Amino acid sequence: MAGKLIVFEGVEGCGKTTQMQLCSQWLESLGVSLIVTREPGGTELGCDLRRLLLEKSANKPVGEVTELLLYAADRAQHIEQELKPNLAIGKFILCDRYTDSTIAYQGYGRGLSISIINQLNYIATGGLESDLTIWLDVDPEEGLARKCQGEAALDRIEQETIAFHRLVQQGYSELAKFYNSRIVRVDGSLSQEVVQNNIQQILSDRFFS
Ligand code: T5A
Repeated sequence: MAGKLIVFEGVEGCGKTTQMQLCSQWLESLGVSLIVTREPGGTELGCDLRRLLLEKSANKPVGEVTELLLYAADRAQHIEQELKPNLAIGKFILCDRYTDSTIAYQGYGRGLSISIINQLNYIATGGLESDLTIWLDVDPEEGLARKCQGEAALDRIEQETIAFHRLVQQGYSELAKFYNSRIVRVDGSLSQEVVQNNIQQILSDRFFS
């Protein structure tokens, strides 16, 4: 079978990491060869960029356009080093965030031009789109409450205002309406087990029927 790029998207704390882990175990049990990766931080260079992007430091402010360009740089490196080579050898790729994150966060959240973001996404990806994007739809308040219950301190973007996170959520909602074949909404507020069952059903229908 040809390689497939499957992306998980959503607001902070929507459950991507949890669901990708369950999904990779399920796919491996079916004998599917896969990798799990993320943006930002899917390469060594990307890990450095992730740290610069997510560390909150009063001495190192990150401008909005700088932020946009750093996410694009991370993506360009990720595509060349990880995504293209693994798709070429037929692997399934489970990727935590991709181009829609930039539209939702930098476009809707920061208010930067969607048309410029689309151009930058195209430059970074060479036009490589996901075969399927699972949008885990959770209210931003609920997602942030989940993060606050964890032990890790909130990162620079998680510390943004609730108004910012609501704009990001609006972005995902509009993207899912516009790209209604590529992006599939999954109710992320349900239990982890039910969410995983729903994801497995979607993947089965799309790739294994
Ligand atoms: N970003 C990224 C941009 O601004 N532009 C871009 O172009 C890109 C690519 C990356 C940051 O960068 C921004 C967006 C982000 O701010 P990240 O990698 O998404 O950050 O950060 P993570 O901490 O890995 O992910 P999240 O914060 O979004 O959390 P997850 O992975 O969605 O959630 P998860 O699975 O870790 O779960 C969070 C908590 O909820 C519980 C879990 O046990 C955990 O405690 N949980 C549930 N609780 C109840 N019910 C469920 N169904 C649950 N599922 C999980």
